[in-house]
Amino acid sequence: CGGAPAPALPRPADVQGIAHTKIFIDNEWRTSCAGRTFPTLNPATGVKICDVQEADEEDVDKAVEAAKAAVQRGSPWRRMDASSRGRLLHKLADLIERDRLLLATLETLDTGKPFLQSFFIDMDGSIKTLRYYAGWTDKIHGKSLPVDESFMCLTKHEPVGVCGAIIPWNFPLLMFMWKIAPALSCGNTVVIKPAEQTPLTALHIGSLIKEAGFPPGVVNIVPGFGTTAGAAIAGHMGIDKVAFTGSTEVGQLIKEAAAKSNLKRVTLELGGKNPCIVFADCDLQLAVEETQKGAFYNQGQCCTAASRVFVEESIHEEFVRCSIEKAKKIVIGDPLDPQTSQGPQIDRQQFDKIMDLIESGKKEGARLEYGGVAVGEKSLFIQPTIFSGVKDHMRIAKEEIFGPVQCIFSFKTQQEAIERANCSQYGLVSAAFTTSLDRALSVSAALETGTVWINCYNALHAQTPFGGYKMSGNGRELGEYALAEYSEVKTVTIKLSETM
Ligand code: TXE
Repeated sequence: CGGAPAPALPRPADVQGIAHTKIFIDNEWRTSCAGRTFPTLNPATGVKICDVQEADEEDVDKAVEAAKAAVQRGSPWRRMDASSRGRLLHKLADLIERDRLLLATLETLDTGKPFLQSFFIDMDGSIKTLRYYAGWTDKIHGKSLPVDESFMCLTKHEPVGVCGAIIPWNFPLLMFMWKIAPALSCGNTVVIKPAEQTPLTALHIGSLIKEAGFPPGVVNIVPGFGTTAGAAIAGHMGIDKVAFTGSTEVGQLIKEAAAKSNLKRVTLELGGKNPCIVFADCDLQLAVEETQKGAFYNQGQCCTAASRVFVEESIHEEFVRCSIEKAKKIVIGDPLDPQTSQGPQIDRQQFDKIMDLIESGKKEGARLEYGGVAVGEKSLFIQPTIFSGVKDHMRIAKEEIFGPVQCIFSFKTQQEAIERANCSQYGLVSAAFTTSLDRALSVSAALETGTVWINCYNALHAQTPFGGYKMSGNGRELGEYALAEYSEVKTVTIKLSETM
């Protein structure tokens, strides 16, 4: 009784036809050189949304030409004041805020992720990333260095040049911003390939880049497939750096192609098999909630998915029981419906991979506590699935599942939990749940991952670096650290005629 009424939740936009389906080069919309298109499907229904122009090697060449011209010395982009670059990034963020409903709806249609998650999480993260890097543009600077003898020595940070980017389908708009925002902040130009499953929000952003007033060629968008357009970016002689998010296998191909072409700089954000350690002294409800959010968020299609949950023996039974109760509350359904908390997997290939891993878990002797089946026939929906009694040698304990599957293990000692958590080719993120500060600090020091979350999960911020140890990748995205990945450092040494 009393109190202000809750604000009305946003509703999806009424999308009648898709406005932008072509290749975006030099601030213009182009058809594919080979005259090919490919369909993009709605994973919730299997129905085609539209056909998109398919970029191939020749289109990538044209995009690189435009990006190269735009970053030449003397070009409008190169001559632009750093503060004006920042204003353009802010303008792009303003336009995304204006078109937020449409963009969130397109994202949901193309990926199947629940609309409210697209609206609040993907859009918010995209806008914040742009604004964070907008603030950096006129704060990127070198140092003056106290060298021996009579020299004046300083460093300058310059753009790398043309930056290629290849991104996946799980967070299409957010990954687009993670790539272009630091690249543009440092004064580079970009050729970016969205995933073939999800090109629509990227192409809408093309129209906003033009409207914001970025000079032609600064951002070029080449929708297409990995083995054609993606490979053309990785091996291109005119691209100076490539940033990739996707599978570890393709990450290895990208690095190889970079090495064999022009040794372009490479940053990779790859898979994970992320451990959570739940100690008996934790806040149990919090641990259940956060680890489950970590396992099931975005249908489990996250490189950060909490896919190995180690629970101390004395609370293991209760943890499993509470996790099952919580999973029962997940609402699977039409991702445009605001009640829905879980949508479909992205495509048949991913669906089959997940179902195969679930079967392997059953066969290898893990205890299926909940779910483990598809929802409906021929659809791409999978029930949230919980296994307990998982052993380290099982496939579900070692392979990235990339689906809504939570694997629960039991442990006896802290030392044992840390060793098992670190026993993986991956090292992206990890988490620990404990009320002991001392334990939190020693465990976070021992875990071999790029990020450690204590009493939280998926707590990602534009200000903090993100990236992996081991085969989870190279380099860091976000935060000040990402600027180094998009800058060349030049040392200027001046001989002085007299010592001051
Ligand atoms: O990834 P790919 P897929 C993991 C996850 C998933 C598995 C396969 O385990 O089940 O990878 O997914 C482009 N040269 N992740 O097949 O193929 C491709 O067009 C250049 C983790 O979708 O790596 C797309 O744009 N590019 C991940 C991008 O790479 C190539 C997110 C990612 O696709 C290429 C997605 C090639 N030879 C999947 N082949 C994360 N880290 O978040 C493909 N691509």
